[in-house]
Amino acid sequence: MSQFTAGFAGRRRDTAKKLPPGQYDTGSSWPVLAVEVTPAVDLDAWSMTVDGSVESPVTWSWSEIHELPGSEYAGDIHCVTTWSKFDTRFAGVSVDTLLAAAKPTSGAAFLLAHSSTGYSTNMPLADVTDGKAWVVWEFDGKPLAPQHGGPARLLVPHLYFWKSAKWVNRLELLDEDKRGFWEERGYHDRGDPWQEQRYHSS
Ligand SMILES: Nc1nc2c(c(=O)[nH]1)N[C@H]1C(S)=C(S)[C@@H](COP(=O)(O)O)O[C@H]1N2
Ligand SMILES: [Mo]
Repeated sequence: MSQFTAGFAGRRRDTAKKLPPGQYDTGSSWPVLAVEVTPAVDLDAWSMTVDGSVESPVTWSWSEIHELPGSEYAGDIHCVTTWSKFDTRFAGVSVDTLLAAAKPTSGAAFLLAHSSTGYSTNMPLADVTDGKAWVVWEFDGKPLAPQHGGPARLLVPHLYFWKSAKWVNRLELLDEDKRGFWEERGYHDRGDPWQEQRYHSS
């Protein structure tokens, strides 16, 4: 009996929840935040493009992107409005896979992600490489709901969630940083929740 108690305590320690500074746990709810009306996206017309500072711009259709090797994220997400959600599960494709096809040039250092609606958000390219970012179309094993960015959204879970552009359709690589929708309105160019990078000062 005592060995099971010890094992249970050990497991609890391993999975102890950690909140970035200034955040609260939203529990099982998942707030919807968007500046746009949820668009109706036709899967036959859906496409995903990687262009800008790349050797070969690439566009995938809905069926083509599903032929790429799949990749999943299991972990937490953090919104700048102070909610965090633990233990989310998303599936789609790694941004690494998309970038490998388009071959970033040596000067590429930033990403401006675009949504079909006109929303955009910028981040350093290093924040979407080496297994840190995905284009996802599944949440908890089901198709991603339209209000959460379905058919597909960007997922950059180690940065504040405004970087995770819903209804994403283009990843533009840039040599120089260029601000997106919220960054133009004062939100941080990087947005690391652990460093509380909510707003920029210039
Ligand atoms: N296209 C688009 N993507 C967006 C936003 C938006 O307004 N438009 N809001 C961002 C913000 S501020 C957050 S917190 C998350 C919200 O995602 P959710 O509605 O799935 O929780 O989406 C991000 N991506
Ligand atoms: Mo947000």
